[in-house]
Amino acid sequence: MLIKRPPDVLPSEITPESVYRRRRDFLRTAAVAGAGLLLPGLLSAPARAAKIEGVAPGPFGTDEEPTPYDAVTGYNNFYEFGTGKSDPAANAHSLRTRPWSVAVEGEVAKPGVYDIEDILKWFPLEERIYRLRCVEAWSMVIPWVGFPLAFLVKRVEPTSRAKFIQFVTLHDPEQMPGQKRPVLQWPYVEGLRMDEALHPLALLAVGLYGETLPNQNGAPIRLVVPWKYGFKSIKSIVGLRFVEGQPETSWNRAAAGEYGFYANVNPAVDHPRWSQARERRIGEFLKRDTLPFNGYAEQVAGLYGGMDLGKNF
Ligand SMILES: Nc1nc2c(c(=O)[nH]1)N[C@H]1C(S)=C(S)[C@@H](COP(=O)(O)O)O[C@H]1N2
Ligand SMILES: [Mo]
Repeated sequence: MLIKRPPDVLPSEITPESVYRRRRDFLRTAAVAGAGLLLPGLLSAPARAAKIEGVAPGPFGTDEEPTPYDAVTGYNNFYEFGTGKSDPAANAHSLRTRPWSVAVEGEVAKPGVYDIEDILKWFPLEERIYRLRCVEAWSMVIPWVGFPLAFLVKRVEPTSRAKFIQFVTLHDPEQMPGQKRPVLQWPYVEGLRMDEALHPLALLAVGLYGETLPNQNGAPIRLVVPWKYGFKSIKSIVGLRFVEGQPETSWNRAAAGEYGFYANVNPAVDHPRWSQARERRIGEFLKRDTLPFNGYAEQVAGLYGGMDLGKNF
């Protein structure tokens, strides 16, 4: 591992066995390719996650045990590739993550279509171990690699009229076969209020476990908002729209009574069809109590002072 990490953390603690195994497989494949034995068809096979170098440990990390790599990358929600938990890992190879650009539109001084390679050069990358809590009452602990969303927001200079940001996923049914079925209105969209977007916990992730994001986890760039239910953490982002009014979001559009705009993790507000009071950490047997704001209350509760979080769920 070439990424930097605190000296008291052993590589064996942060890199599960499976990553070492995959790396050995990679070396073997590379050796075969080098010997000219690789079939031409295999050259278009999906690129393996590449190691990201020069990553500094970021603030706000948890010291909880990270969820194993195979679970993080094998048990996913990404309806563009199917609605089953193993569908994204099976199907997301059809997503092409280069070239890739992100369109910044609306109330900003510097709108434009920015190439992902340029965006990656603008900001230093950090590793932050954040919890991700799905509305379906499971959770994971994931060592993300990324940069604060606020860095990008400030760089494009929002105007005083920009009160919210809407995020947009790629819309291309050829690459995202799940979009051929109307399970959601495509493309997937999400939104944050400007102060939420500027909060230093909100991350734009480009990797996990020290490597580039696997497609099923939202390559090449996705949002991670650790104090909100997982559906806010929109994947494979191609657009940021800076707007004055609260934007539409996919799950709110699909079932407004079940999924609100704010979607802050809140054990006191149940989903109409199930409790949100407890959660199963993937890989663990017993459920645990869900914490307000997914355990990040100290950092973010102040954003919602004076708001009725039962109404603004
Ligand atoms: N574009 C897009 N983004 C998405 C989703 C999706 O279906 N499409 N699913 C969301 C949901 S419900 C969750 S819980 C998280 C899951 O992230 P993970 O698969 O990396 O754990 O992604 C979110 N982002
Ligand atoms: Mo979710």
